[in-house]
Amino acid sequence: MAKKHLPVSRRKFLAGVAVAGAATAASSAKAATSASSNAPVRTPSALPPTAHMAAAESGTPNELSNSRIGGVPGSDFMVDVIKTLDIKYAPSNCASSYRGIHESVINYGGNKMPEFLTCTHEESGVGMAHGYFKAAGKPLMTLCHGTVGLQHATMAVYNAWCDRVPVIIVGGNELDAAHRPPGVPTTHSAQDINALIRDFTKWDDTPVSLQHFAQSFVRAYKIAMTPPYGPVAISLDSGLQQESIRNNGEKLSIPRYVPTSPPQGDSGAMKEAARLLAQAQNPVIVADRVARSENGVRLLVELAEALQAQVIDQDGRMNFPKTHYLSRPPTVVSNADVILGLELTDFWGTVNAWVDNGEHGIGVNSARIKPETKLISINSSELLTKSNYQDFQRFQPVDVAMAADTEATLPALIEVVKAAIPADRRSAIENRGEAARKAYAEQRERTKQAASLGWDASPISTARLVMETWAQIKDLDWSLVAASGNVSNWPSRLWPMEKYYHWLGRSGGAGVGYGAPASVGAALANRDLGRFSVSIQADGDLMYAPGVLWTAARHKIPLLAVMHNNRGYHQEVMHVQRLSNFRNRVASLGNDMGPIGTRIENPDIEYHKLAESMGWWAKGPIKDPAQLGPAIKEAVSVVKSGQPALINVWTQPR
Ligand SMILES: Cc1ncc(C[n+]2csc(CCOP(=O)(O)OP(=O)(O)O)c2C)c(N)n1
Ligand SMILES: [Mg+2]
Repeated sequence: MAKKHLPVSRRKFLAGVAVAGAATAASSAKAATSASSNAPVRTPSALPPTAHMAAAESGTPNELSNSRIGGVPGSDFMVDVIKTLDIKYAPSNCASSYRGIHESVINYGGNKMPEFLTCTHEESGVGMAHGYFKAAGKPLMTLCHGTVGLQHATMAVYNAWCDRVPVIIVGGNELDAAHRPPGVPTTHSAQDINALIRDFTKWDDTPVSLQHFAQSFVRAYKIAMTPPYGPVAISLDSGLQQESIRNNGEKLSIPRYVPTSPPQGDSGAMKEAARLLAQAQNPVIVADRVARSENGVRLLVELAEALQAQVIDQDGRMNFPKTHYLSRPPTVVSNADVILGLELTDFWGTVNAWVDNGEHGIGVNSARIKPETKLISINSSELLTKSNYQDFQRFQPVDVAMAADTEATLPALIEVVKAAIPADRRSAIENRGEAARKAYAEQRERTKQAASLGWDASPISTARLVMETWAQIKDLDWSLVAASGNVSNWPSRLWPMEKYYHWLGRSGGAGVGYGAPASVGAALANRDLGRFSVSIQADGDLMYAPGVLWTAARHKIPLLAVMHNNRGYHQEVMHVQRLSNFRNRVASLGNDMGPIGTRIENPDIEYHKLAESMGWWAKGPIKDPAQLGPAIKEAVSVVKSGQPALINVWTQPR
């Protein structure tokens, strides 16, 4: 199978070497002229070596006339396998432990499906894949050095795990202790590289044969893509990549990928849930990671309207239109008699409050709901059981629990709910809708008023930052790909988000450093889909791995990044300040505007210059609110032309 795709025969390759050799012999003046006038495409920096060059560099020119592999490399077959799954990109940082497959992806695979995208940090590769999936609905793979590379990647893998997003991580490893190169490659080898991320991946494997690889790669893809989604890892032995195919007469085959349908709620549990919802005086729906497509949004609207139930969107995804009159803030749980929680990260935190620094310096708990309130849960995360990391949050007893995927369960649930509503409840339900319309309009008014506070302040208020951005993108097919830091949730409070890609959700694990790479990855997906990408980019978030800016410019990924540059890790400013207050001490400032260790000022980082140095169009620092709109307008036109653009804006802390 692999053989049939081998693009260049050994003989043709050698002929190519001869031509290249002849070209080198041409006079340098002539070469210079033709390079400047006749050659629109830049010459690749790594041409195949001429015999002459090889002789000069290695002293063993004879090798060029001998076959050095004596067959088809194993990694070519691996590329054949990968190509059956339509994985469009592999954002990766290069490393010798996966050079076999790297070379096959670009030379044998033609650098398409997947296309190798150059990343400057492994965390950026995983973060890009994370953001890409939420915009495109398709997973990417990332290649990384099995030990040190994977060590860099881990936090991003954890974010993807907590956010229930599939990413296929392929780590190179030199397994054979007797044959691997001594020195650094040995230091960079491990018995089991996947152990680094096993606690927060859905599945991993270390194939020991090519047929094993084919099975495992398709299996990994299938597991990652079955809700609840999650990252998976494959460790690739470098020997398996580099050695030629030795299948002992056995024919290599590639298993067909057939998607697994997502788990649907049990019919008995659904009936009980429908009975409770239909009888409720004041049912409330809370959604966290429900919609993965337009269909998810549509289904949630249908359920909410059937019940005239208020909906709290916790913004793990864009689940429910913000323009809908049933869209309500988190506080409405307190009046509910039945709460339907859909794919909640934290059901306990939804129905309880926790206040930091109580009397004894530990948090104080209090219920936010009435004791008799019935709780129903549909959550596919119940099917992910790992013990070490605590992303499952506090234990919350519920009355009806379904270990099921919500988007897949909603069609049947809507049917049973409609059937369960008795005729004599219909008018009461309609009245509920009327009350909700009124409450929605009042809430909108209050939010607008709150946003106008400090409108002309300098540094710029977060509400103004968000609304000046909105004014420039509102007529485009926009997608808010990430909002790092904290801008007091103004986008979801004020932008008329309606489509599932109007907001892609947060990091999942709150590992800071997600915003920059995820927004570049999502912008890549949106570029291919013809959507305009905008991100709110926090300063702290950008400084973990800013090299992803270069990747965006290098691969022509249009993205408007409007910075929420509050010159600090403001979340932590507040933590240290709060604890100092609790201990009756004055926070030690060290000539900064916040407690020592929490500010990013003195010197102030010139993010516009940072971005510019990596190929972005950039402007800043903008401190005067009157200058913000025109600057964003200019940036929008740059982004529309296909380039990334950044506006460095000095903002209020929150
Ligand atoms: C990898 C990582 N390191 C540290 C933290 C702790 N932390 C939580 S919020 C925060 C500040 C982030 O700063 P920025 O992105 O600028 O957002 P801001 O709070 O200033 O709006 C930090 C350091 C974390 N969550 N993740
Ligand atoms: Mg900040």
